[in-house]
Amino acid sequence: MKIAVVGATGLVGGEILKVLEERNFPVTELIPVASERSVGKQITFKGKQVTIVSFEDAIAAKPAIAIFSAGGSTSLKLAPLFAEAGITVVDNSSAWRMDPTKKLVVPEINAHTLTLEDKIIANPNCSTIQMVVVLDPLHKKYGVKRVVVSTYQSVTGTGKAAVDQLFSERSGDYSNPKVYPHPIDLNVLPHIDVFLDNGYTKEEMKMVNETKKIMGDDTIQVTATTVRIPTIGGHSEAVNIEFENDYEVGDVVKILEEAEGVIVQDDPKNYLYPMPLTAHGKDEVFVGRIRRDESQPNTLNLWIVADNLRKGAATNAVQIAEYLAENNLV
Ligand code: 2RA
Repeated sequence: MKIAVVGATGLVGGEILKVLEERNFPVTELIPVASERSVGKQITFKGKQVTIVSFEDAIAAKPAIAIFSAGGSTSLKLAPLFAEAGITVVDNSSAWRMDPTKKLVVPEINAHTLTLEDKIIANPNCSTIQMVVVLDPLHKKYGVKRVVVSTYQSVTGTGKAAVDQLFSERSGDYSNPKVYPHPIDLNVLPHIDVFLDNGYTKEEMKMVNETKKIMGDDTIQVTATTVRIPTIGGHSEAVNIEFENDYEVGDVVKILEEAEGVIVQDDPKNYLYPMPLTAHGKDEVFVGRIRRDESQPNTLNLWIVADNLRKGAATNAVQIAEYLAENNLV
C-alpha cells in the first residue's frame, strides 16, 4: 500500500516513520511530504533514502492513505485536497477533531465506526488518547460520571524547538526562552496551548470535549488542569474518576490488565508505577497507583503515563491506518 506522511520531518512525522517500520505496515511506497524548504531532501525509511516531495506530487502519486502531522492550518488547507483525490487522510492536528462530520478515532474504542466514506479521520489529542484508553473499559463496567484530571506533559508535545529550549536551558543558557513564555527547565508551567475566555486552556478543553466524542457519551463530565513539565519521555496524568456504580479495586485492576493497549504497573511497595522514563518509546498506555478515593463513594484514583509521540500521536494514527487496510476501507 502506498502511504504518504505529510509533515515527515517533524517530531511526530519521524515517529510515524519508525512506527510504520516497527509494526511492519505493508508499505509498498513511502511518500514523504514536507514544507517547500525540505522538498528534495532525503529521509531514511527501512534503511533506504527516500526523497521528500511537494504535496502536489504526493497527491499525483495517489497514495491510499496520507498520515498528516503538519499542524492545523496546513491540514485545513491540504486534507480536503487529498480527500477529493480519493486519498484517506488520518490527521493528527486539532483541525477536524470536533467537526461533527468527521470521526475522532482511538482504535481500541471506536475504529468499528469507520466506513469507506470516511476520507478525513481525526487522531485525538495526545493527553486525551491515553486517558480514554483507560477510561473506556471502566466506563463499560461501572459508568463514568465525572473525571478530574491533572496532567504533567512532556516538552515533546510542543515539538523540536521546545526540546531544544529545554536542553539549552539545561546547559546553562536561560537567556533566550523561545517556545514557552518562561523557562521550562527546573520549572512547571500550568499552561498548554492558548488560554480561552472561560479561563481554561485549549488543551484542557480538548480533554473535556474529545473524551465525550470518542467515548460517545455526552454525559461524562470532565474537568482538567494541563501542565508542562521538563521531561521528554511522555505525558503523565493523575486521574480521579467518579463512577455511577461501586467497584472492587481488584476488579478494576483485572479489567485494566485485560484491556487492549494497556499495561498495569502497580506495585508501589516495590517502587513499580508508570513513569515517562519507562514509557518512552513504547506503544502502550501504562497505568498504576490504582486506589480508592476514600473521600467520596464510587470514586477511584489512578496514574496514567504514555509516550505522547507514540500512542498519543504516531502509534494511534498508524493503528487507524492498519484498521483501514485490514478492513478494506481504503
Ligand atoms: C501538547 N497536546 O502536549 C499537545 C500536543 N498535541 O502540547
